[in-house]
Amino acid sequence: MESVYEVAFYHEHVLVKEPGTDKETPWHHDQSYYPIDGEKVCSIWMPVDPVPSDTCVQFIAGSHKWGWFEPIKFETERPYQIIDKENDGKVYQKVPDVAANKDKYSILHWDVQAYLLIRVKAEADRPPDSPRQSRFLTYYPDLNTRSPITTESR
Ligand SMILES: O=C(O)CCC(=O)C(=O)O
Repeated sequence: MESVYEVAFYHEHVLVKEPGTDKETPWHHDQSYYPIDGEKVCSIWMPVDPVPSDTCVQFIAGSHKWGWFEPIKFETERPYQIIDKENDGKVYQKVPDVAANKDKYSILHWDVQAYLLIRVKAEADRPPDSPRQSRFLTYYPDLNTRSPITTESR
């Protein structure tokens, strides 16, 4: 494993799901939504409320090797337009329909998770009447990594 000597803290965000939030976070990877790129960009996800571990975020084992996925707006499920200023030729696939084919994937979850942004994940089966706040801390090791910009399509 390669060592990393400098790590930059990129940001923190808090996600609040109130009781009655019935829209699930769809399968996606975070990498396509971030203006930073690289194999070692990672986040730590942790619930702030006490929640059963089977309602924590779930990940697909090995999906960090699947490449890049089209970013979509979760609310409408419409794709964002990608402005690739660096023109680095990334190919953005549609995320496979994991929800309909769960038996085909090895799905993992823990109650606190450190993960690469390129790994595919989604919200696990949270009952819509149970609140859940979660916190993400994101770090990246290479200060020169930049990624295409996404804007919402009309
Ligand atoms: O339900 C969650 O906490 C996961 C949300 C998520 O995957 C995201 O906001 O990128």
